[in-house]
Amino acid sequence: MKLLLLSTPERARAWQPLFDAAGETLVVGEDAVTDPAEITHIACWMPPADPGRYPNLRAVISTGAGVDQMPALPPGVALTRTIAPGIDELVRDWVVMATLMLHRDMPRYLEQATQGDWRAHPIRAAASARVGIMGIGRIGRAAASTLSALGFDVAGWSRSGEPVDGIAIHGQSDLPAFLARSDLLICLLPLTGETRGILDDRLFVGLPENAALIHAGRGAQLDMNALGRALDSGRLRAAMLDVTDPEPLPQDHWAWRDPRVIITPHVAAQTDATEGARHALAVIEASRTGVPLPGFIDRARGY
Ligand code: NDP
Ligand code: OXD
Repeated sequence: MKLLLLSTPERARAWQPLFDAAGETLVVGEDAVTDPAEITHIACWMPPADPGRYPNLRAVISTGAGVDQMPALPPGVALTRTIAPGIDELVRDWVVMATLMLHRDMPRYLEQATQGDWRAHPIRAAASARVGIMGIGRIGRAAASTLSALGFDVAGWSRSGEPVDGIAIHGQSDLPAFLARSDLLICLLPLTGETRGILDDRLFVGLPENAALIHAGRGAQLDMNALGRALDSGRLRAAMLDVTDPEPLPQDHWAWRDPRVIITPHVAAQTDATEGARHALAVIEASRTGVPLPGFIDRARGY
């Protein structure tokens, strides 16, 4: 088996010793491929323009947690996403930070600070705030567990409605009830045909007055104009976004200058190189032994 890595030189330098230690072959960059028929795996954010050039390709490994950026692959080539505890922990931390910032009125205090305005507003305990997490998978569960430990009243929404210990779960058809109890709405959904544009006018209307949005899923899930309308109508009081539509958000976009919106440039997580290499090695090992590939993407579901 040979893995072709399409990534930065820094990532390649971190992967090489781990592949050497595992006795696996790493090929860095398409220019280094001598015989395309030897390549069995490709690890990349975006695959090469012509994956069909590799007749024995078994799997493409997304170096991130998401796969929505991947074009269609040739039939018979599996798609996997990187499973790494570090990704879950980093996004959890960003989500917890954003939740606390919005719960404790930071957008308002940051704006007051620009005017030297020393004014206090009422403080509410975490237990009085209802958090709703859309997408209660690996990352959503990690966030739910920490936010619950901080005292927030946490519920989750998922496609299957599968139970999660200690968290009230709403299934897909139960979205209205879930939204109606979400003072702080967190989006951690994968981008699929079903979730594209899900954060729209209709959804925001279902939230309690003065709710807040925390978005770390994918930019294309959020209608930015609907966000503006929800802020202006008072349905939302604030939002914290790690992902936007488009990315990068143009310099002259209204959201950069709106004090109710805090934006970070898609930095909730970056895949740790060592964890990425370990995941790729686990995929190769699974291919060799014929067990299910870690992070395998069900194409019909899209995640
Ligand atoms: P998982 O696959 O573990 O979890 C996905 C969750 O979303 C599951 O609960 C799933 O429900 C639910 N879901 C999927 N589709 C729907 C739908 N149509 N309706 C309702 N629920 C749905 O993913 P992760 O937690 O690992 O990651 C989630 C996303 O976070 C990634 O896809 C990526 O977009 C984003 N991300 C963002 C990062 C950043 O830096 N901002 C970094 C890493 C990830 P069920 O379990 O029932 O199938
Ligand atoms: C990812 C991301 O998918 O960084 O890993 O968004």
